[in-house]
Amino acid sequence: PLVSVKRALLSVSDKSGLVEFAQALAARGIDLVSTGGTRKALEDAGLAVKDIAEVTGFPEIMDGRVKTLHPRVHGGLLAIRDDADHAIAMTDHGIIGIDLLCVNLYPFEETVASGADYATGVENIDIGGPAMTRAAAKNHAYVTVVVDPADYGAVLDDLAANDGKSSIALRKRLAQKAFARTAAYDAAVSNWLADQVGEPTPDYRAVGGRLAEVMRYGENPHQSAGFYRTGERRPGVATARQLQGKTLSYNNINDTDAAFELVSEFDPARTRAVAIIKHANPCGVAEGATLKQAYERALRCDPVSAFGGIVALNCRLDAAAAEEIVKIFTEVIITPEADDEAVEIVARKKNLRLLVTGGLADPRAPGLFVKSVAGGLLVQSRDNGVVDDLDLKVVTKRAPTAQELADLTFAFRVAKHVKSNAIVYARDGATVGIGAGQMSRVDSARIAARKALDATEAAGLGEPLTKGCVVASDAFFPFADGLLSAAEAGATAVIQPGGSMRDDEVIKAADEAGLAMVLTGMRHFRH
Ligand code: 93A
Repeated sequence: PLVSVKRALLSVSDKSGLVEFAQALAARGIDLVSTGGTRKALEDAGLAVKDIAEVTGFPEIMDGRVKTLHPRVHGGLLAIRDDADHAIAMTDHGIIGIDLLCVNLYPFEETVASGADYATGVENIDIGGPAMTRAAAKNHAYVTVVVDPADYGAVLDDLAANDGKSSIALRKRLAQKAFARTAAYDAAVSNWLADQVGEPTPDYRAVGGRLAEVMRYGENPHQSAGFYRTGERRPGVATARQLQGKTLSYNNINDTDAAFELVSEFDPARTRAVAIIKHANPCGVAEGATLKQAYERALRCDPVSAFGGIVALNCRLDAAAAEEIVKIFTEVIITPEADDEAVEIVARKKNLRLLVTGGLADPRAPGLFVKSVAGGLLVQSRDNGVVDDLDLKVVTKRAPTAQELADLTFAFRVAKHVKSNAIVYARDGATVGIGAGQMSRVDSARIAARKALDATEAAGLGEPLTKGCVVASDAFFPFADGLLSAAEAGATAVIQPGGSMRDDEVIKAADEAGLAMVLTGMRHFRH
C-alpha cells in the first residue's frame, strides 16, 4: 500500500503553488518532468526539470495539441508495477514509471465564462490533461494524482509521514477527486456546446458545477451537503463577495438566493426595494422613497417572522438603512453595493453576514432550474417571465385606477417568488399580508388576511392594512371563494393569470363585489 515516489510529471495551467510544491518534491530527491510552460516556470525558479519531449523522444507538435499523448507517458502512468509482463513491456519500449502526476486543465470554464469566441473556446478544451488524469486515477494503486493546488500540502504531508512514500488512502481519495474533476470538465464542455448549437432540451449542465465548499450540514444537521458553483455569471449568492460574518449555511444560501432573485425584479432606476425572506418565502417586500423607508415598510408586513431573516436590497446599502436593519436579529444582508459607512455599521454585528453582489440579477435572463427526484433530475428553464412584459387584460366592469394598477403589478411581481399556493395582499407598493405554500388557495387567502390583521395590530393601527389593498394570486382562482375572501378582507382589485373553467363565474363574483380584475395570462407556480 505504500509506494515510493521517484518521478513526478507536472503539467499545469494554473501555476499557483507550483514552484513551492515542486521544490518540496525535488528536496525529496524526486525527478521532475514537465511540459513546456510548466517546465519554464520551474526552471525560472532554479529547479532541474526534464522536458517531456526527452521522455517521449517525440517533440510537442501542433501548437501543443499533442504533447503528452504518447505511449511512454501513458505506459508510465498505467503500468502495474509488480506485473512481470508489464515490466517487460516497459523495458522493451523504454517506458519509465511516473509515480506522481500533477495536472490542472486548460481553463475552459473560465475562458467561456469570460465570453470568449467559439474558436477560443474550442482551443481551450484540454485533451491530454484529462487523458493523463484518468490514467493516473485508474492506476491509483501505484500513482498519486493531484488536480487541485489545494491538495499539494496533503501530498507533501503524506510523503513526510511515510518516509517519502505515498499512502493508498491518499491515492484513493485523490483518484476520486480526479474523476470528479474530469467529469465536471466534460460536462462544462458539453453544456457550452449545447448553448452554441441552441440545444432546445435543457441538459444536465447544472450538475457540471465545481465543488466550492463542503458544508457543515445540509437542510438538517444529520444531512451532509456541498456547495457547487456552475460558473454562471449571474450576480447572486454564489458569486457574491462576503464582507463579514459567519460562513453561510445550506439554508442561508437557499434563502439568500430566494431573497436576491426577488429583489432583482425591482428596477433600481425606478424604485428602491427591500425583500425580507424566511424559509425561502418573503415575509415582507416593499418599495420606498428611501431604502430605509422601504425596509421599514417591508418589516411592518410581518415583524415577527422577519426575526432571523434574510434582507435583500435592490440598490446600494446606505448608512440610514443599515442602522435600521441592525436593530433586529438578521442572518444575512445581500446588496448590489454598500457605502463604507454602512459597512462599518454592519460590522458592529459580528455574526451578521454582508454579501455584495456587484449588480442585480437579470430576471429575464435564461437559465436552468434543477430539482432531484428519486432516481432522476427534473430540469426546467428558469421562470423568467416578468409582469411588465405581459399583456394585461381588464375583465371586470370596473378598470383599476392608476394606483391600483401599480399595486397589482407590484403584488404579482412578489407572488412569483412565493411558494404556491401564493396569495399576496399589497398596498402603496408594500406587501401587507402574504399567504404561502398552502394546499388550497382559499386557505392562502385566509392566512394572508390573518397576517395583515396581525401586522395592523403590531403597528397599532386602527384601520386594517388590507383596507383598499389589492390582491395577487400566482395561479387562477378555481372558485370565487378565494377571491371573495380577499374582497371581505378589504381588497379592491385583483390580479391573476386567469384560464380557469370557471373564469366567468369568478369575473361575475368580482363585478358583484365591485372589484377591478386584471388577467395576466401567465402563471407563476413555485413549489
Ligand atoms: O493540448 S492538449 O490537450 N494536449 C496534450 O497532449 C496535453 N498535455 C498536457 N493539452 C495538454 N496538456 C495540458 O497542458 C495540461 O492539462 C495543462 O493544463 C497544460 C500545461 O501546459 P504547459 O506546461 O505548457 O503550460
